[in-house]
Amino acid sequence: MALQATSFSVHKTNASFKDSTLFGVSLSDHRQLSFTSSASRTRSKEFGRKVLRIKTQAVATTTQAPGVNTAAPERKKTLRKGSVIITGASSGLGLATAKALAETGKWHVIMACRDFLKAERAAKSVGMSKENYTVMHLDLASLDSVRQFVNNFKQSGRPLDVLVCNAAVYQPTAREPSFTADGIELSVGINHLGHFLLSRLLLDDMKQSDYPSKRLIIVGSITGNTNTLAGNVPPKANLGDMRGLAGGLNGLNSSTMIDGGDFDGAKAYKDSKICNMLTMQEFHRRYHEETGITFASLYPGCIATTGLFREHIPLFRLLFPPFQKFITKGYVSEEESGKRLAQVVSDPSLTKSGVYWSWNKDSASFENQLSEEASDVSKARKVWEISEKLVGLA
Ligand code: LMG
Ligand code: NDP
Ligand code: PMR
Repeated sequence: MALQATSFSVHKTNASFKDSTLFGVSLSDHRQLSFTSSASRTRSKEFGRKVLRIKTQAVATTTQAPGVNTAAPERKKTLRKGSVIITGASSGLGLATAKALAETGKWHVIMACRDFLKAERAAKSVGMSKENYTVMHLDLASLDSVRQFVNNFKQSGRPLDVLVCNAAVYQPTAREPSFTADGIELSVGINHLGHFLLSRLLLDDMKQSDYPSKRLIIVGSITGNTNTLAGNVPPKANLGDMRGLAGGLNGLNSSTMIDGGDFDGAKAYKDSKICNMLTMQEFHRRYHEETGITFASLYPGCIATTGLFREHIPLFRLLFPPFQKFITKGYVSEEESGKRLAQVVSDPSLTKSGVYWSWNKDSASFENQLSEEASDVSKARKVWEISEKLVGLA
């Protein structure tokens, strides 16, 4: 049986494993899920098209949004290009998503990257054409840089329809912590706090967008979810009481780990992914009803060949892809993962908010279950409140 998809139930009391839910959904549930998701997809595609038509007409009769093509023959209105920011679009999943969206011709991708030249080269290397993307500098390891990026973006006058928080670092072999410009442990600083500030500062721009479906997507992962086999490979994610986070993760008067423990780079990454998934849900609870924005997270599959593993030992980088391909069957190519994330950005059927998307082996999307910790409402609120203080919003 493939260890591919996603979760098994770990019973806290007797540590027994439920066969029928080895992959997070029972076989019968799974069939039902695929069925309902494809049926509802057809329905909501039609619905989506209707909404698009109504919306574009409304736009055309009131104020004329930039990019709405009114000059077309038979007065046919076409929707303006969507405008999407993707952080870390210079490699891996972010680049593959940028490519997938750019080549539809329906999206302008703002590639928010720390290395301008690398991003330009990456865009060229995958054949993205100039009118479909803009590279803008963003270093998530500096809160000043995040603020600067937001100012630059606002000055560009572009609308913001979708924001994808994708960039991340993983330091599995680091013995000592490293720090952001603000003195925060690097993995949580970049993966969670930089993105937290970025999305808070850009929320208003998304609110103001007239695009039919506005979305904030924060990339999560299976390895932060301890209801899965992958999430049980040591070291396991655990935020504890968040005493380290509350202390600023600075290694001076606080631990560099969220739970207050000794530094462990692999755990710091997995903890940061829990923060990503909790943040998405807290956004949903605070803002979905008021703004209509869709908040979503996802596990795109195991993209075993990306730059994420650049700091791992060479033997790991050699064996990890075949291990995922042939043993766990969780492997997914960069191209396929890009199509999955592009779906979460633009598919009219994926508008449900507060959802953590995953895919089965036929690449059909389904709503996945998060672990107990990654769906803990009070932890989500606590992460939010502490993070606000750390990034200077409260
Ligand atoms: C840590 O080690 C490092 O310490 C840390 O620094 C960091 O790098 C971190 O995640 C990154 O990794 C992880 C290490 C320890 O796991 C390994 O990689 C060891 C590999 C051991 C090889 C096992 C044989 C597998 C056969 C594959 C052959 C192909 C080779 C490919 C290998 C490449 C890479 C992966 O892990 C351990 O401590 C031991 C391993 C524990 C397995 C975890 C499973 C735990 C699940 C708990 C529930 C078990 C339930 C059973 C399921 C029942 C189902 C019916
Ligand atoms: P990559 O390393 O290929 O991509 C990460 C991107 O983040 C790179 O473009 C990198 O820039 C960028 N980045 C890193 N630090 C910063 C920073 N300080 N400021 C701005 N950008 C930065 O990894 P993946 O594509 O694999 O990872 C993308 C996302 O997918 C991550 O959120 C990861 O957690 C998630 N994910 C990955 C899985 C996998 O199996 N690979 C599985 C599940 C989730 P640069 O190019 O300059 O290094
Ligand atoms: Mg994991 C059940 C299947 C499965 C899946 C889908 C993944 C995904 N992994 C699985 C199983 C296992 N892994 C098993 C049984 C082992 C022990 C041999 C194992 C080991 C392992 C290591 C050492 N796996 C890893 C590592 C990493 O360093 C990666 C990591 O944890 O990064 C934080 C990793 C991953 N495994 C995955 C995925 C998606 C990763 C990349 C992590 C991520 O981006 O979140």
